[in-house]
Amino acid sequence: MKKALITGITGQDGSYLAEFLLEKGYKVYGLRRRTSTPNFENIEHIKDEIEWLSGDLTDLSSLIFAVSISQPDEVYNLAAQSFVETSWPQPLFTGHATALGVTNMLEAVRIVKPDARFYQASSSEMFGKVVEIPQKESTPFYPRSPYGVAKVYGHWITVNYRESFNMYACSGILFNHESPRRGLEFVTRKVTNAVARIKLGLQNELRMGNLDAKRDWGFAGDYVKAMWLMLQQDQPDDFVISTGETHTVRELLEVAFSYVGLNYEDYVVIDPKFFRPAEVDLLLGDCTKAKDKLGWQLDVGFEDLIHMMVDADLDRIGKMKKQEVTTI
Ligand code: NDP
Ligand code: GDR
Repeated sequence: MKKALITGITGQDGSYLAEFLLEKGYKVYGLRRRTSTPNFENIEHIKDEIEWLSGDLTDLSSLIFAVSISQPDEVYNLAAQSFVETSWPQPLFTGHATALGVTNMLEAVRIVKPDARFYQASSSEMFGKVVEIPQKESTPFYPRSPYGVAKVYGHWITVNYRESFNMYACSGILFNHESPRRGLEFVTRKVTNAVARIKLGLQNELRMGNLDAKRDWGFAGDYVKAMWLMLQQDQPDDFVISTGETHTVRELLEVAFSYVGLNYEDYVVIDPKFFRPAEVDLLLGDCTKAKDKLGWQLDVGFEDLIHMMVDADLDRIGKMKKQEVTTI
């Protein structure tokens, strides 16, 4: 039975990856930091199938302990301060967790289990103010936020450990991927949650930032398969994972609102609060290498993804509303 250690297992990607690996027969260890209230929402349904370990990316001792206990064949380093907007008010924490946290995890693997295969969750945010369209593995980086800068460090330290210590370490440069388990502050989920609340009469406006930003949005369930494929190759390498399509935030609004028969222009209010100090205007990935070498492909397209998320929010909020009515 293969063993995998996942950091960031309570997040969106961690929960899909844990499901995927359990289905493949892996023993899954999940690193979880202590929180004042439980945050198992994404992982509740498989919580008892996971071996839980306590740790934090900023605490090397806890990572050494986690690798010693789990003796993993594969390590998926998904934990990070992952919200771009928060990286301006919290640049140092973002640097500690999202940048140096990667070195901590690599050190724990190098010291305790150097033959474990290592996946680093890198990001299209590294391309930032893009110097080439579409972006591929060889495109130079130009990050535009403390988060993007931290991810560039995480990417290069992963490559460096591969080249310095001959470790099987891969960096997956993933473009935006979403799902009903996406955090509520990210733009897709913010929109689908608001659409459901407006449709159910619980909200009547939605305050948004830059509607012209363009993103290459895919489904998280498809993207975790690529992470696993990267660790099954003969040689470690870095791969871009994307859909090869880009859409504006405005198109996202149109798709989500029109799905429930509403016009977004009747509800959306532009609020300067949601504009960023430096924006990433356009992301569009070229994942030819992943398709050719990994045989990776995606199943869910942009419109189906947004419809799936609206449906899930309608269902969840509808049930909560019903419960409230019954309780009253
Ligand atoms: P989430 O924000 O949903 O999950 C982040 C996870 O990291 C959570 O489990 C969180 O724990 C954990 N975490 C945060 N800080 C620490 C820390 N200091 N120590 C231990 N755990 C910590 O992110 P996603 O699932 O969306 O993304 C997974 C990874 O992929 C991240 O590294 C992200 O930056 C990267 N990425 C994501 C993309 C996307 O579009 N989703 C695209 C490209 C890269 P808690 O539950 O306690 O908060
Ligand atoms: P991003 O995702 O920054 O690309 O990072 P996010 O969904 O937060 O923003 C996407 C784009 O939408 C614009 N936008 C708004 N964004 C938010 N959150 N809220 C708004 O009201 C709003 N209005 C417009 C933003 O300006 C931006 O251009 C995500 C994260 O998952 C990272 O961890 C990951 O690395 C990258 O994707 C790839």
